[in-house]
Amino acid sequence: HAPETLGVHESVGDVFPATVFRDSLSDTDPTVRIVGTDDIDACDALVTFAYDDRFLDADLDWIHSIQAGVDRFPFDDLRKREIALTNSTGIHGDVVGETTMGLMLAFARRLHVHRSNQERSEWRQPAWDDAFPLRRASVCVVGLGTLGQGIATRAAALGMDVTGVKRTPTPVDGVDEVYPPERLHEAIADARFVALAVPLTDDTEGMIGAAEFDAMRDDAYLINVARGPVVEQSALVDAVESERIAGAGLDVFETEPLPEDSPLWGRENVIVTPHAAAFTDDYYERIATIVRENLRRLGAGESLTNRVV
Ligand code: NDP
Ligand code: 7N6
Repeated sequence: HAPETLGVHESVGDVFPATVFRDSLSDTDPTVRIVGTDDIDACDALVTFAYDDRFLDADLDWIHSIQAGVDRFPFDDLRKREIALTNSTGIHGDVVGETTMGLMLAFARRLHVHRSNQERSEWRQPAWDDAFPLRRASVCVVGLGTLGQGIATRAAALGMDVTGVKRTPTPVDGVDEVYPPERLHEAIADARFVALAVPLTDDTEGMIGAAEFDAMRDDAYLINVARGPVVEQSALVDAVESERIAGAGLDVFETEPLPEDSPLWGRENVIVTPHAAAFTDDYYERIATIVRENLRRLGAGESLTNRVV
């Protein structure tokens, strides 16, 4: 049934102002209130960024995560308590696609090096063979859902050769060849860029480790906009320190924020972004659109969209 009171957990403030989001839902039926974890008892539904075990003991029927990746939520416990969980997949294809293109363009056109040199007022042209065009460079996109397709279509538009990986290897627009995960090594072996866009699951945790870095070209770049633990971070550090691969563009990490003493911070061949690939000024509206649709569905007795549990 449709909620009477919809809580907006204060943790959404990490991504957009809770007040702006609350006001954007003023056209909906429930009372919309900004709440901390201590006040959620008054709500029957909750929109949140963070997860807290106390959500399980409140009187919630429905939790909406403002992230696509809901790996931090305990699916079995939610199921036991009959709390529905919905996620925010479907809205990040353009922004994460653009961020990924930005990382690939930076490496290909050496923009990150020029920016670092600028900080020291240094005029330094690249070696003749440092820069290359993305046109005709290849990218293997691992995971071909919203993010993966957002990356693949933009890469194809710049003239890149695009391949990809997913469990159901059906054709995808803009992707020349789709491989199943069992053929991951073959899929990544020829790619100048390997871009990760899979959810974090038991199957994808540690999917890229030493063996995969060995399978990659030595001039390849890894782009991770998925989740940190999809990559074995110690193997990644070894690969970029030994220049076993050419470099990495990383938005997500095993531990976030990335600890100050991480060797990844100081390396010229690594670009670190602070889990910011999806940040955009209209993020709150994109989330409000999903929440508004699900409020309509609950009112009409229909099943929820983006339902995970
Ligand atoms: P989708 O569900 O739309 O896509 C997931 C894709 O991964 C599907 O193509 C799926 O295909 C594939 N996949 C799932 N399991 C495997 C596997 N074991 N091996 C290979 N492919 C697999 O999700 P989104 O694209 O919306 O988001 C993906 C993830 O990216 C999120 O879960 C989140 O963790 C992360 N993310 C990060 C953001 C950031 O800010 N950096 C922003 C948004 C998302 P199939 O089922 O056929 O295998
Ligand atoms: C907030 C991060 C997701 O899974 O982590 C991302 O959707 C989004 C902008």
